[in-house]
Amino acid sequence: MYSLPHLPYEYDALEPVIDTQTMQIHHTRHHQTYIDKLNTGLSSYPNYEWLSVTDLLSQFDSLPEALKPVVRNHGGGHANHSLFWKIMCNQVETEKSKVESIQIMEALNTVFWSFDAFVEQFTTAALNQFGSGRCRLVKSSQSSFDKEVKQDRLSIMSTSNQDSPLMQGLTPLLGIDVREHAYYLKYQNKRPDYIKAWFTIVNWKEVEKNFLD
Ligand code: MN3
Repeated sequence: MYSLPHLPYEYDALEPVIDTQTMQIHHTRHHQTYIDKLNTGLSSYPNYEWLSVTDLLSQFDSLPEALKPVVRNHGGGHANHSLFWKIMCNQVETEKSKVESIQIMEALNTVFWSFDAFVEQFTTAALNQFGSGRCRLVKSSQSSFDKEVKQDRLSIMSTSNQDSPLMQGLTPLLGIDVREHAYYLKYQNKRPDYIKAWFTIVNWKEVEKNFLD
């Protein structure tokens, strides 16, 4: 049985970028619903119940047909939100984490020419994501631990609904939820403002950890 992971900070920690009420609703209702539906869906498939959500998504193609929509929508929803909470922190920590995360910064500079160019490309992709979905920084997970090769394997990827890059053999390092429930209370239709502000609460240490894993 899956259960709702604790946030690594308080609900008000991301103020003023993400308001307390949005965080509470997003975590305790939206994320919880994905978990409940994933647990219900998996209850008829005892052979798969013990797998981690990462394993379920990585083995998506070989799952029983009837289980696929459950894993895609609700397993994806659980995995995506779990990552989303982790790669955020308060603004003071963001500044610190940016300075300390030398390896991911170097990789972004190499692949996208500069950090600012990466932010610009990522922002464009996040703005162009039609309807609900996510924009992410991903790496290919066929892993040989070669730093230069790893850098070549970084890319920006947009996905709809709760689709996970894990279904395509890619590992998400960073991702923004652009579904309206993630920002509507504070930003309404102003997605550009939300994305811009969101970059001031990214936990680059966590992104680097995902990059080096
Ligand atoms: Mn969401």
